[in-house]
Amino acid sequence: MKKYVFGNPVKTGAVVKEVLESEDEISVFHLSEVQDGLEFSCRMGERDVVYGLGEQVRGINKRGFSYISYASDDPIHTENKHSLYGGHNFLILYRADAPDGKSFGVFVDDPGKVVFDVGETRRDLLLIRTGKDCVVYVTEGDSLKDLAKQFRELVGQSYIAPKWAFGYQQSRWGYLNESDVREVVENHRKHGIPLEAVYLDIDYMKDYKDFTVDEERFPDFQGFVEKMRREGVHLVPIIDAGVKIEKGYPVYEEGVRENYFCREENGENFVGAVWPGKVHFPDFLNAKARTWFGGKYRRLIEQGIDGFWNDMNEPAIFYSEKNLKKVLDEISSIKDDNLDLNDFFHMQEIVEGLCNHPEDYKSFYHDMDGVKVRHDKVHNLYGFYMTKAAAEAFDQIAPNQRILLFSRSSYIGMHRYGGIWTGDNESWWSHLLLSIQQMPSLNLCGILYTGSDLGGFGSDATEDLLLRWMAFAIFTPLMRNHAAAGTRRQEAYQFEAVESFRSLIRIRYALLPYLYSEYMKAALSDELYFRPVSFDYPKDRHAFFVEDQLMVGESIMIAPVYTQNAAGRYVYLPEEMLLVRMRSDKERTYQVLSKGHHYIDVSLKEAVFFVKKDHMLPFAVLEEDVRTTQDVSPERIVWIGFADKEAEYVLYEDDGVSKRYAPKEDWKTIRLKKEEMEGF
Ligand code: MIG
Repeated sequence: MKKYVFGNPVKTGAVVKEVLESEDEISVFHLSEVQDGLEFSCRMGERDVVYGLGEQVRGINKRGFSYISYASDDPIHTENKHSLYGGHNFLILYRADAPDGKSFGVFVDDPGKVVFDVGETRRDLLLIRTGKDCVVYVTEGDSLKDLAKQFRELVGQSYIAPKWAFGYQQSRWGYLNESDVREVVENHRKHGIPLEAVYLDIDYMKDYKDFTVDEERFPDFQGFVEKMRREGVHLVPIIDAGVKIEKGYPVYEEGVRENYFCREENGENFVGAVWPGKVHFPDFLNAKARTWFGGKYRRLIEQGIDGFWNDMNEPAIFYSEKNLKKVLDEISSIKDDNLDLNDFFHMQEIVEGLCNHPEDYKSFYHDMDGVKVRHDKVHNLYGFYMTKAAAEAFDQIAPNQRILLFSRSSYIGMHRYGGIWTGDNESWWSHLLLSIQQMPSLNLCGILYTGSDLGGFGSDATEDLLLRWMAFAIFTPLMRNHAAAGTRRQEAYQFEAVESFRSLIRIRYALLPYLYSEYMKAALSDELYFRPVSFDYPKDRHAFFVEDQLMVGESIMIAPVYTQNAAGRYVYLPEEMLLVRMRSDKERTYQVLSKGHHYIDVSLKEAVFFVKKDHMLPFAVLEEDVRTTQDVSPERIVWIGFADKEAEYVLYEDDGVSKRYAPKEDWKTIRLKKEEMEGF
């Protein structure tokens, strides 16, 4: 791993491993100075492939478009967008045409805006534009898995969620009170659908004030949390970044008194507006402010809460007080005019431009432990440090307990403190595919605990979309059905096919011993849980261009159906594999398929996966009344496998709640003969 330092970069906290600064010039790139920053460029061969960049639009191979790391609350994730919620500046350039040099991985540690032009301007050119101050890490090598692992060792071990957070979770913006939540739980139980958690969106708070609970909606919050826990259900409240400006509200008062909020040039607290109306933004980049804000989670933990999601932490700004005034003044000045086309569209533009306005991000500052830094230079750290604030507080409050934590905005480094969900997608088939493609890209950047809003957040979900999405989400660590207020209800029990939903969710629980074991091994060994197919079959030219199949853990490949009205799909098998077709957790059929292309029928009720040659996996035998992950017995396992003679599997197990992870010596290597496995 080579490290190159340019200018005078801030410490982002992304990297944990000490690397000495290289004395040589950076060799894989041509470096030039451009306006306000640096440009790194290199040639790409026609068949080279670029992997990584985390949470972004488009495919697994990132070539052919520009991606901009600049955390943005943009809920329309269409393929013309350049930025989503995170800044994940790691990519691997795989060299298919060797004369151009070795493959390499590059991490750009710059928390301001970074542009990755991956052959958009010129097909054969990779261009990376950074600010003047940054650190660049480069590692060369031939093996994709190895390049990925070297990077992960650089940035440190990924966050580990409690085991219950691998169960099925239900969320919706608009569960208003106790009875709404109770109804969700009862309906899942009534239909025998396992359920692990129900999310509390902003409605649980009093006037959207962080760390408050609306007492009319939840008159005995602690009692209710306990009652739900006895039902096996965890309640997971949301925490927003902005703190409501309101006299007498302690979080606001303390923050003002102690100077814990982001300030403008002149020293005044910056005023933005989000859900609570006008807010100040805690200065998470300041260690004291972080300790203070993190400490606020304690009150909820004491009431029995053991999971949180951090939202709006790009930070999203609906408008700033200053800019709103400017825009309103301008509009009132033209109030009586006869607006022509240009005037009218200008007005529309300035109103729409109020949200997340670039100038607003330049108008406030952080106190990075004594150093004043303008926000836009470190923009991508904000969500990371909000999440770090919470995680560090958890270490104090409950040092040996795993607490569920994930964030909307993130930067590499945050992967050590929490996971992410992929934000406000839509109930679109294209977003099911997008979610499939985001998973390996996120894993490459260290973010393992992740998933998308299952069924889609915006727009109305249809039954078939939800079924297909469910069949994919069986494999994502975060399996959470979430939707926006005002959209069609999309809990599994709202549909005719409730039995099919039940059986798909039960399949997730039957696969839990495998999925959890694979997650833990990946996290503890700095490896990938989701991989592009080429990572396992680097000698296969076809494998590099597979955009809709993923390797999941050691033993299996998945090929989700993601188009409407399909009876199945084409699948590319890079070697002979075993097709496992699950009609329920009890009914399975097996079929050996040769290397090559196959059309696989997959009905809406089924889930399928493929077992690699000489591999196997544990599959739990479920009781009829499984309600939570705790009801999945590690004793009652069958082994599904595909081998000539025998296969081996390394099984990871632990208590799932404490931080006493099993050391490698305790991982169990299980070797079975063909006859001892179920399969073919
Ligand atoms: O501006 O809290 O991405 O999951 O339901 C929208 C309400 C604010 C955005 C999150 C979404 C959440 C919603 N939030």
